[in-house]
Amino acid sequence: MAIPELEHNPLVRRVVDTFDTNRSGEVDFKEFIQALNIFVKPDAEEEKLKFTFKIYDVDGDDYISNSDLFQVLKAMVGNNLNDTQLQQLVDRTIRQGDKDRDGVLSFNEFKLIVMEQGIGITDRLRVELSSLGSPPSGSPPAGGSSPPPSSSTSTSNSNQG
Ligand SMILES: [Ca+2]
Ligand SMILES: [Ca+2]
Repeated sequence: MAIPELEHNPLVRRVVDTFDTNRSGEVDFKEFIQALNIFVKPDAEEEKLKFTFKIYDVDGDDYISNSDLFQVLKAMVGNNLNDTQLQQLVDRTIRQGDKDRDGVLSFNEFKLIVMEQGIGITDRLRVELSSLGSPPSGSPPAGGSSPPPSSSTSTSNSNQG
């Protein structure tokens, strides 16, 4: 896999690090398949959440700290927000999710955020960002090509004779 645009994306770097379970510095085929498995299993919501959690937990201490979240969001938004705006967003997100007030997000707290919102944290943050006004210019389109759910429509033929 050599996609130059992605190689330079620090967020992709985070994902690769998360895939790289044996910390070899690169994702081998087995690790890649293991990670993909998480996303194709229909009943792996918990595992998907854990995976997302690990992406945000930059230093790997099993908690999403203020600086963890800052680093990942920084990677996500690039220069679309200045550090002050970004820090405000991070503070707000942590404050809202930090149920036990220890200043960091545990996995359970992270899970609650996702469950309460009914959407992934990335979707939520996208909403947060758009609510800040000033839409980023020249930002790449958000990934994810999931077709809208198609409801089965019954076709009725009426012949006029
Ligand atoms: Ca951490
Ligand atoms: Ca907490």
